[in-house]
Amino acid sequence: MKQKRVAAIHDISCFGKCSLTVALPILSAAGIEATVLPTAVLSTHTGGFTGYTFRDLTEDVRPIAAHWKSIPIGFDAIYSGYLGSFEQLALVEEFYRDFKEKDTLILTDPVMADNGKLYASFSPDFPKGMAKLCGKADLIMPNITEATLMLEEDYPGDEYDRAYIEKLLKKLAGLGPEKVVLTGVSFEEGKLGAASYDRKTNAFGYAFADKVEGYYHGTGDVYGSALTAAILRGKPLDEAIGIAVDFTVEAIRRTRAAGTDIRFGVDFEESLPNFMKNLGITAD
Ligand code: PXL
Repeated sequence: MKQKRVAAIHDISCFGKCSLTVALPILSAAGIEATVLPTAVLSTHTGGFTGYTFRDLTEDVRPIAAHWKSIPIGFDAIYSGYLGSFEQLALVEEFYRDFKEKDTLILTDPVMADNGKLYASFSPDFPKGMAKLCGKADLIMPNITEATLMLEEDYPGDEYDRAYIEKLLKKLAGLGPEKVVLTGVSFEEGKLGAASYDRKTNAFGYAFADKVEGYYHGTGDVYGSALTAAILRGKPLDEAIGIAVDFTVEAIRRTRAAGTDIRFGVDFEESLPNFMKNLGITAD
């Protein structure tokens, strides 16, 4: 079987296990070639650290893409995450356009907010720009905060039901993508997971696991990378969201048991063998 190749467009937060430092190992474990387009290099991610370094690589995006075109190389998927400016949104949209072939899947994680709040580094009009980029994707994976910001709706907090989530999923599909995965969904105390919607089949899917207390940084990227891997391994959407939930929650549980600083990211590495098994990858 021909190996799948993904272009992963994220920053590199050197320490703290998010963005490219999690996308690379998770895609590799799934047998997928990860080609990386780093948008910035930071000494750590921005969640809870002060004094981090930040080198913007916006200027390098076009030349890197142009070199890849000249080889030429193509991609089975393009997976983008944290993007720091409107200029980067425009460059990534251009990259989607230039590298989208008939079977190229575009997966967009609109990383910009959580718990009802936009991350401090973004201006209030950023979600509008991100919504436009999501309109060019085949699959998007916002959390509820990002979803409501892109739709310019009020954040519901914990006050929502299944009907609300299904309406939200349909509205998100209305932005353009055929498939939507909504993360951080909970209908009962102690359970947390993801919901999905496929516009083509009009089917909803749900996957839940026991909730682990505490907010661990980088789990959105662990989830997004695992979801991307599962989809590219040919798993149907409703199964892929469950494989990614199980992988992420197992990593969070192990990290909590170890008492690790929540800023340091989760110990997903130990869960890779299980993840591979769930993807149907065996040693022989
Ligand atoms: O995990 C998403 C992410 C990626 N990259 C950087 C971040 C964050 C979240 O805060 O700060 C630089």
